[in-house]
Amino acid sequence: MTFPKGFLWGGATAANQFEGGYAEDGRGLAVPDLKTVGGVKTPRRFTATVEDGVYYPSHKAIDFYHHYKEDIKLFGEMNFNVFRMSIAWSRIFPQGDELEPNEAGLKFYDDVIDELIKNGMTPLITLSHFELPMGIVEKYNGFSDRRVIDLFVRYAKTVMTRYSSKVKYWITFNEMNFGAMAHGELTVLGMNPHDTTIYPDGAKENEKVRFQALHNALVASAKVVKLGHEINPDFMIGCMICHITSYPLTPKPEDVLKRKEFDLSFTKFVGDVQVRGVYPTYMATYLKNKDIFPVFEAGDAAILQAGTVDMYTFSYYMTVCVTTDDDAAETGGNLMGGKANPYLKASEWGWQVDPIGLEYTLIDLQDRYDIPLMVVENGLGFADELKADKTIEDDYRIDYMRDHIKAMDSAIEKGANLIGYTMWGPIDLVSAGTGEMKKRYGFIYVDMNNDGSGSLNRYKKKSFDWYKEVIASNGKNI
Ligand code: P53
Repeated sequence: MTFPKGFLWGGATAANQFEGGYAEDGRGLAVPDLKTVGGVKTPRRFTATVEDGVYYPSHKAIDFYHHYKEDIKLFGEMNFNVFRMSIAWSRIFPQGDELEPNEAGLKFYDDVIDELIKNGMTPLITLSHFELPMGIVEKYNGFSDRRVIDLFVRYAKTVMTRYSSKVKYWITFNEMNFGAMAHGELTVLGMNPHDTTIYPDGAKENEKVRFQALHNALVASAKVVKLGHEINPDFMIGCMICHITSYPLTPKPEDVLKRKEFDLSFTKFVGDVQVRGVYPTYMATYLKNKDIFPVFEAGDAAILQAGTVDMYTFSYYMTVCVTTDDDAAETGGNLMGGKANPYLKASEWGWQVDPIGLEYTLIDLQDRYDIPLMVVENGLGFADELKADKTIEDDYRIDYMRDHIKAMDSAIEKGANLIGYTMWGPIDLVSAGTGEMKKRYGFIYVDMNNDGSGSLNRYKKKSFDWYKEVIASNGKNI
């Protein structure tokens, strides 16, 4: 086994998917607070206001807000040395645009961060994880309004300054490349235009507005990277790309070409800008040819250059196939879309399990960017069932993770500068795609159901002790 000494092992979460306490201590309403529970084939609904009698899973989630001490202790018991979480912007600036922050919100994260450090973990903080304050949506129409750049910078400056001596690892926006995806495709994913923090209303069919909003968010991200380095030169700041690795369905040149264009547009474009500081040729040309290249205001090009990231941070769950043959089979019920790979099996939610694809991805990314890499999401969503004796034998999850850890090991051997791994959802939490509790990723089971019923009790699954040993042996005993 080749994992370097000091390799970061842990888990990843997002505030809106596990905190609950949505209206406590002055927190303002955020986009996910208006999203209902969906399912494999039923997209979540986004309501204009909080409707009576409707269950919104983010409101209670798994109530980490009141269980954080107990939960962090369990993560420590598994030997985590890193923990990825997001800060809910609307806890700090409830509407998103106040001049002064909400002290109670800052205090909550003081307590969480201190508890993590006490239990042996370095925090990795995402500043914006699908949880734009509703004030930003309603007053500014999201990032389509350039003023939101400075509002985001104000928020980031507040938290980066407050936690500068305790937090070294930061991510600006979660899976920012969803901003390059058309509105219709997003809906199929169970996502909302505002999830990505960058889609304004009215951009449904309007690619020009969409790419301008994405540009504004890229500028905001770069400004925050530069600012972070000024606050503390030791900060390691990353992008966060939903890396949908893809293959041509057949060796037909048409399929190979279409796959390449999917890779360059959805999968690589945003990360290219964040790592290299310039728009890549293929996408710049695409945007110019369609007359939708975003307006660069004075200083934008320079800020993109000055705010390049220190590490390429990404999620990896599955791979998809691409073909010009529209009739080819889709991956079964897959919210993510994409064509089925006859050599792979898919989860109940249609996500195709492909550990070799992770090795391929790590080799590809190292060769393309040559900066440190971190896998900040990976895991298996499964409908675990708690047995009468309160145990869960989740060997399927252990198998999934073992194979992906082996793939990382192999990639490191081939030169990948992989510095960490935070698997998704170490404790069961609300699914971003479907809003379900039933789609569970954790080593820790939470007694909470899709409809909000449940005791919220925590139970260790079989994978809990397995991962604990993986970390203790730095990846040797898997
Ligand atoms: P859920 C789609 C495809 C890949 C990753 O997803 C995605 C999505 C959007 O759902 O999102 C990331 O909960 C995201 C997390 C999310 C996780 O994947 O739908 O960063 O917030 O929970 C898993 O199973």
